[in-house]
Amino acid sequence: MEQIVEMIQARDPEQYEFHQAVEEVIETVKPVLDRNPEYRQQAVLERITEPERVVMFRVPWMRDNGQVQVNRGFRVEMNSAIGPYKGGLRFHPSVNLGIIKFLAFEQVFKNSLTTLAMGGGKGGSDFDPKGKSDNEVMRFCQSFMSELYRHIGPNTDVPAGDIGVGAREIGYLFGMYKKLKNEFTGVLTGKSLNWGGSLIRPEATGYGVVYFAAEMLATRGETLEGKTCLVSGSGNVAQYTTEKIIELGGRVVTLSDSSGYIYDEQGVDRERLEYVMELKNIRRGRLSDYIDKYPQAVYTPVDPALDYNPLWNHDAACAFPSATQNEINDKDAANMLSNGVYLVSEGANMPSTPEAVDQFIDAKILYGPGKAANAGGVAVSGLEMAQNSMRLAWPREEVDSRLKHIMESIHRTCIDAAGSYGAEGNYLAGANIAGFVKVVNAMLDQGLV
Ligand code: NDP
Ligand code: 2IT
Repeated sequence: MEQIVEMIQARDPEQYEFHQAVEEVIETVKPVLDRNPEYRQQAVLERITEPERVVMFRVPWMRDNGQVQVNRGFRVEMNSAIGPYKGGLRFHPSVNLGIIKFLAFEQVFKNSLTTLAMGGGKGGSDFDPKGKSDNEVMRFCQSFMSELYRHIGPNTDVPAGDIGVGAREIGYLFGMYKKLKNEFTGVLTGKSLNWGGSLIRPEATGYGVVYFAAEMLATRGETLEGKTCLVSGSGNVAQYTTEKIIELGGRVVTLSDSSGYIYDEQGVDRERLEYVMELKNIRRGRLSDYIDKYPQAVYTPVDPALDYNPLWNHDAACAFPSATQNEINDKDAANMLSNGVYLVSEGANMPSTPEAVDQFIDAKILYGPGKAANAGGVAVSGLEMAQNSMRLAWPREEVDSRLKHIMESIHRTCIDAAGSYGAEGNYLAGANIAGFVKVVNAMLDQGLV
């Protein structure tokens, strides 16, 4: 197994995030391979770590001032053993093939855990939506889709949102797809409500992360009531995580963006959250504005000289990282543990470095890894696909109740899978093992393809 990791590193030496995601899975599924010798003979690890298809393309578009700009587009179709490729699109300047491959790889296991029939994929671009006009974003999305449309379809590959891709971008992407194919289908999820979107999809990732946290707490006979919570990010996932924590009686004291974070001792209540939503989603502003409206809060800008993030260095019981990968390092994890954090439910994908994860596992805290805890988003995307196929729309309560059941089921699956391999209470091992076994068995059923 070490050889496989070395081979993957040698083949694509610059894809660090992908190596990290693969190494974590391989370490935890070792006992499964030991118990099933045919998996080695069938080279399941070599197969599952190699994308079925990678598409990279040029995205030329025009700035408002007439200047032409060129970005790079990606779609990694990782695995279709249990359903059409499914996963979001990320628009962020840091995007490269290694990041999209790590996200697509994680998505395979996450989608497998949802109980729905979805394979794994991910895509995106190094396009930076910050500071761009709506028209610029529209022209970029149209150019991006004018290539991507050849590779996707409602039964082939169904993209959605991720960092930098929300309802606005999905709208522009959908419009171009529909024009090119002359077809109105559920080819994207996260659509707006009046043209095929599902109720609860915007809320789903954040709500799901908190439902998963509530399930973990229930194993210790506890609830979120009265608990202080650290949340990072202030985008889609952070906002609805905060909303659900407030609803369940918890107190959110932090939020962040890539420029800095706010600490609000009084807690981000409904009114303050509404202000953040308006600030981030409509004005597309910076979180630093929060203290203009709520001067009792403290804003701390990012200090590049620090080797830890002070957001994670406050007294709290629960932490909900909801910004980006590797946002919790070794030092942050140590700070969290010494400040009383004993629950981490990951809204972001791979927000904790391997060293941080090791500390959480060693300390035996309630650690819900992203591929389990944040699976509610893609799960409701799966429900959006189901509604689109039926040409029906379920009411809010129905979608929310299905989401809740799915999160409970994922939680139970993680516990059971971990338990059957002697890793009681280890949600990371449970998520990786359960996700892996289902996909690998489907691959073997379908022969060497
Ligand atoms: P958004 O674009 O809505 O928000 C992202 C937030 O994270 C923003 O506050 C952003 O700050 C901050 N952020 C992004 N990149 C960085 C960075 N490199 N350093 C510091 N802060 C950063 O994205 P989402 O809320 O949708 O996604 C957040 C995380 O959740 C991602 O890891 C994503 O993969 C994961 N996720 C999302 C799902 C979804 O359904 N949307 C589903 C499952 C997981 P700024 O405004 O300054 O850029
Ligand atoms: O990481 C993720 O699961 C997402 N960004 C959501 C994917 C989806 O297809 O809804």
